[in-house]
Amino acid sequence: MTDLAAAKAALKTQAVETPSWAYGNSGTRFKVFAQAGVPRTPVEKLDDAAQVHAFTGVAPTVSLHIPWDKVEDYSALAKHAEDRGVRLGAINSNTFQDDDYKLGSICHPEASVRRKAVGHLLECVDIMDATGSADLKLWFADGTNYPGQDDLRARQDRLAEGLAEVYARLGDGQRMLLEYKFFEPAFYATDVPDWGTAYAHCLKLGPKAQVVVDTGHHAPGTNIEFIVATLLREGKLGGFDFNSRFYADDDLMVGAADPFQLFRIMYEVVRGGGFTSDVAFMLDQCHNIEAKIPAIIRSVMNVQEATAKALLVDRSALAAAQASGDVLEANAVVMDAYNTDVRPLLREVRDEMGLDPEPIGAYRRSGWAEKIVAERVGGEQAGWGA
Ligand code: AOS
Ligand code: ZN
Ligand code: ZN
Repeated sequence: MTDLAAAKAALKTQAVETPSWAYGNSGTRFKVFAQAGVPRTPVEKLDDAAQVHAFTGVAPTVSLHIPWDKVEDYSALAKHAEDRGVRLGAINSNTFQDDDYKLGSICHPEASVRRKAVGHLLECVDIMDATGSADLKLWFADGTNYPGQDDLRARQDRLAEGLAEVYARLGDGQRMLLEYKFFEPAFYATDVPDWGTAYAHCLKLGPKAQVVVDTGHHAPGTNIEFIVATLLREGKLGGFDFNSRFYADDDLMVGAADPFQLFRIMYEVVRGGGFTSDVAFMLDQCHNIEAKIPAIIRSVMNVQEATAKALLVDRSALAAAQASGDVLEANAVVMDAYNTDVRPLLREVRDEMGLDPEPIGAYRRSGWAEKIVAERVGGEQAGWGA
């Protein structure tokens, strides 16, 4: 039997962090299709993120990306966020867009380049001190394109040395979240390619280092929920970069490509107690051809729907079926939850939170889209790399 009241209570506490870069222009290496009304500054990104939280009620924090969101006064930016009803979240480093990083950053063969990369990471921790952010999110594009290009082991030693220096800088209540990715932009070997590598480094670093699972960063067919269950069990699941993919790291709306996989992931989170711990549920998406704010609202709703279904799994019936080896019954219990239409439940939750039960319709009627197109004329539009 599932407890609907408990599920609704849990859904009201959910928090999905939206990424500043999702509000800006983005595209592929073939073309960036600029959109009217796109934010031109980090302040305007926060204004848009505040809309997502206002209509969903569960998107209270916004990830920043340095240098894309570089400002003179981070405390003032944090104050602007709070004035808009949101808070600054994770600080994302960027060691992948500087010419010096052609052969890597923290893993680079030259000590001077590694020094520059570590310096940037330390600057990100300084920014965390100013914004009050708890999480430093690290994704390294570091890798090699050809066998023999560099020494795979030496690169791991360099990575460990650089991470250890940054780890030592972390203050109380601050964490380092290490994100892995199996390929791109490196094509032969990526220095943090999989959960095992990230986990091994985090284990050596200590309790403030945890792993980020980006749902678009696995080879096709990977059982991501197994990785989630294992990292949670080891106390090393720091959070997610949610998105969805059909082929590679497509950064599409989470849940759009494979809602069943998102449900299975959220079930392992709920089952493993990750829903009430300090696991960060972050989006990491790019909305290249669709309107950005409603796409992010839809993404938040997709996470809510997967979570609601996961909360509805009849855990006692499932345990009984598993214990008795009743394969079909155990699978049926899980599929019953997945096949439940949870939209009425979520409409009730939103209504009880004082929100419009249909966030996207409410956003569309709000006039915000028209307002920003009219006002945000001129000036450099923000986007990936700006
Ligand atoms: C790159 O593929 C990673 O997913 C990054 O986490 C993300 O794209 C962005 O660069 C934030 O740093
Ligand atoms: Zn990511
Ligand atoms: Zn990615």
